[in-house]
Amino acid sequence: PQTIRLADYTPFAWQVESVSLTFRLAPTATRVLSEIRFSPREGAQPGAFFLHGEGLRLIACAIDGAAVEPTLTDQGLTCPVPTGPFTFTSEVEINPEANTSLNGLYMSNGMYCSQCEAEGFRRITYYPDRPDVLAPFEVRIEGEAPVLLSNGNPTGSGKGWATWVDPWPKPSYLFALVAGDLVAHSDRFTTSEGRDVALNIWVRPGDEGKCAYAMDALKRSMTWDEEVYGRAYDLDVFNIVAVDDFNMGAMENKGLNIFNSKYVLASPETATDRDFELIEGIIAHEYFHNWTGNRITCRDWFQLCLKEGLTVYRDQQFSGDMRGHAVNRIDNVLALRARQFREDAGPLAHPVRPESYIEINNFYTATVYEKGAELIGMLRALVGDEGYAKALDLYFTRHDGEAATIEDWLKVFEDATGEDLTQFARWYSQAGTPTVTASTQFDEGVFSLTLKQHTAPTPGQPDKEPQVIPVAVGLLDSNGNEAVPTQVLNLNKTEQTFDFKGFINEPTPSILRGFSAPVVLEIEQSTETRAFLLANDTDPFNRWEAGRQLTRQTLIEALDGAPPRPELAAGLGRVLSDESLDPAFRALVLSLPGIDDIAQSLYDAGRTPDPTAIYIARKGVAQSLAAALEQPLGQAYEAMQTPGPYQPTAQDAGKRALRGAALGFLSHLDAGARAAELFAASANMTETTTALAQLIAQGTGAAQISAFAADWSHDRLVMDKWFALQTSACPPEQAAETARNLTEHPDFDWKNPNRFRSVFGGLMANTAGFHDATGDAYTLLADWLIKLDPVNPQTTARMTTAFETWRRYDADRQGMMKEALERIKATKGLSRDTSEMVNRLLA
Ligand code: B3K
Ligand code: ZN
Repeated sequence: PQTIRLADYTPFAWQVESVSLTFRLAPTATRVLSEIRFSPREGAQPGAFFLHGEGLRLIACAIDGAAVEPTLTDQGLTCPVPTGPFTFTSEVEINPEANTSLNGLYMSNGMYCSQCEAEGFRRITYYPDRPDVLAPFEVRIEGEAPVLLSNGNPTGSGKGWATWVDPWPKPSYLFALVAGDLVAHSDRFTTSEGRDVALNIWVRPGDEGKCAYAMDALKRSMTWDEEVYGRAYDLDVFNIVAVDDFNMGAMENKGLNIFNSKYVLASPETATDRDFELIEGIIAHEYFHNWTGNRITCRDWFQLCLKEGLTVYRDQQFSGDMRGHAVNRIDNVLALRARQFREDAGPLAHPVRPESYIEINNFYTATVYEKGAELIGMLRALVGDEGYAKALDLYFTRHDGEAATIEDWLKVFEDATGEDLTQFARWYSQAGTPTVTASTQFDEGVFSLTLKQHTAPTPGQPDKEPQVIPVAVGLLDSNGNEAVPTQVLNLNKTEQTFDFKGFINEPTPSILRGFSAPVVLEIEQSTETRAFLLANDTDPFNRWEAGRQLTRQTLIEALDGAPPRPELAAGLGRVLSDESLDPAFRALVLSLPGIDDIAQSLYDAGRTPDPTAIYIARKGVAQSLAAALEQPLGQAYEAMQTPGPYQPTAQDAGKRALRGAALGFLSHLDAGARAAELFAASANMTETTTALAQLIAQGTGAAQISAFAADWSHDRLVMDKWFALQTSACPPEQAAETARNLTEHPDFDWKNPNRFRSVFGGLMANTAGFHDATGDAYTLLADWLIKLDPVNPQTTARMTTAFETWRRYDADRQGMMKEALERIKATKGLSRDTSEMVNRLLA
């Protein structure tokens, strides 16, 4: 397979003036007719004329009406073309029903649906399927389905047909088509520019009662983007479609977003607080892409973070505004550490802007998305809020309608603010998480903070240059008052010392406030200092972080047989009972670091982690904390009830989160009694799943597992939870067996990505279970990935990341994981997607 390199980029030699498509839908033989106007691009050197096309049956094609016989390969066609403008027409046949990859045009429960990003459009028709070719599209759909949708504005419809015109030039990856028996939950929105927009969320009949929350989130997103970024919507309709078979979360197709149904459909009975939060965030994310992604797109796929990092940053800002910034930031950092730091520390590490790939779908990663968003936050910290606003305005005016690059993006910041971002650009090209080591000195009233940075080698990058790292620092006096309020230190050398003068007593530093940079901070701190910061830090992120450090230290000491230090229970107890603190924040302080987190910490400290031992130690710590805090935990459990009808608000969700955290501890003392009671009484999915997870973890949930299935067997999304809870929450020694049994369940529809991910994503999340010393889970997952690969390469490739930490572990586990990966690698006919992943994992 061919390696694609950023350095090899060349523009396409033709401009596409217009595209006109006709679809004659039929499940196994859809005809696609295209008429594409090309004209030579000024100054471009026309090489051979090549159009992408994969899995297409070419019926006929012509140039300016005269039939041509192109040269066909499995990647596309070439043919001689005139030197001036010309029209290329073609007719191809495709088979949506046979398309299980969910890439291109496919069928899901009788509905036609498309997914074109990154390179799916070439499975629909012959086209220059690259993001830097933008064109206006006209689409005519002929089919029996009552609802026929494409991008842009509707221009006509009749029995068996509909036409759509999208006036905004777009790359082919934003094309979409949906046809099916759908019903709409509709609303309207008037933009700040006075445009009256019809909003529709299209779902299968019966689901229309579960769209209100998504619709509300959409309207709030539209308002927010007008108010905060000055960006209004630009078409007369905005359609969202929910589909059950989808490889990822959602897709921002112009005017026709397509969503995994799990990120649209919600009711109190079926969706958890977390689901509501994700729906809000993902609806916003896809909507925000209309400007950051669609109006300004990427020149090539190496620039993916240009749209994804920025759009994640925007959806995080939005969620913070909706739900509170402190808790939102902690949640985002937890996710960043769990997924992106893990990626950066292993064989799949790559820069935010990668320089080569074999299959681009393998680069829709936490690094491109979440680290990409962190880079935007750092840029903002460097140029200030005003500079950021100016730069964004310039970005939108300068590049609207274009396919841009990271260089364009940084130039906009330089031009708007006068900053030199040469060194900052390293964040886009250097992989790996920098470690910042802090040490302090106090001498004659001067407090000195020395910061050193180091980034370990990553694949293909043995040596790293120093990066510019904004480190937000505040100093506290001995009463916990702010002696020096937060200021941002720009660490841009390997080592720098910053002096603060005029102290009588030594202050306590609070470093990397708000997690101002995606780095690992190392600082030697006593347990007392951490307890002091947990009690007093005025920065909520660092207050939480101090608690986190304490619990992490306690867990690691417990592995070596030490009982928890009394400071921990005392500190957590104070936070737990502090009614001035947001319950959601208190819940986060009480949540113990996961096994994967501890395993990485041990590995970083030069030790070989044993997931089973960590599981046991973690359980022991939870038990002793529960015993020490039984009374306040019991009180919180009672006090955090949310009487009355369920509301998916951040306030109520926070109470339920704290109540759930308390339940998690208390279940160690009451053998699941409270959880069983809660399960029986619960009228919402949040409490039901919280209770069920505890019962499963205690190994006492058999009756409730059956009851849940009896209640919900008719609801796919709820049953996904049922599958996932069992593999993720069960005692580790039962995990592989539980997963194997579930694969034999009649409802284990393994070709449905949500269902497959429920069972195996759950198994991966059960760290001690996945890494159980028998190696059963490794074998089981490898067997299923080998089975899934020919059906759905994208989902298979993504799930190979279960093995990305294999080098952390002992020789036995390493051997077994390596064998699993080698077995996948040796599979005949393995997809390009999965083969790239296993090769990188093994390299
Ligand atoms: N842009 C899409 C992701 C496409 C993934 C292709 N494998 C969704 C999003 O980031 O909003
Ligand atoms: Zn996105």
